[in-house]
Amino acid sequence: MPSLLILNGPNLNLLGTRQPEVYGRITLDDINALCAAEATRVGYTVDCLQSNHEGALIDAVHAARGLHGGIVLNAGAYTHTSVALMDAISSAAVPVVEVHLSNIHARETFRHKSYIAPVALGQICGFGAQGYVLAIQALVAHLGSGDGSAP
Ligand code: CA2
Repeated sequence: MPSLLILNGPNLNLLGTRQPEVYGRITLDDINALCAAEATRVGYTVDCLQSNHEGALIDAVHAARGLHGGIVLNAGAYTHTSVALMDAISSAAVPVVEVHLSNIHARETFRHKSYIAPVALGQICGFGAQGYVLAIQALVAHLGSGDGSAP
């Protein structure tokens, strides 16, 4: 069965423990379970990875090539700073859908800039955990359903 990588960046391991007024009460484990259920529904499997380290996220993007059909990426605060992650995505040639729980465009100005957006298929933000499900649907619409035609 083809697979997708669900990749989460810094501090997202803290979901459900702090700042519920911004990020809700859902945990990262809950989000990963939602993603696994949606992927199964559309004929894919998922691998889920979270790291607080920029280099580990870059390594994961490199490793995804040939292993995963696409990546759902919430790069957390690295979204707004990481040229290195942007370069990794453009060189890996694996389709990425950028996701944010919050509406980054309705928050502080420094969050409006995304280095991921120009190299992503698209960006989904402001829909909480449902954004990950929408991102899987967008990737599958791009890749084709899990019928053996995608890695
Ligand atoms: O809205 C999103 O998903 C963000 O990617 C979350 C990042 C933030 O820096 C981006 O601008 C938008 C922050 C993730 C931190 O998550 C926490 C969760 C609970 C408690 C503390 C931090």
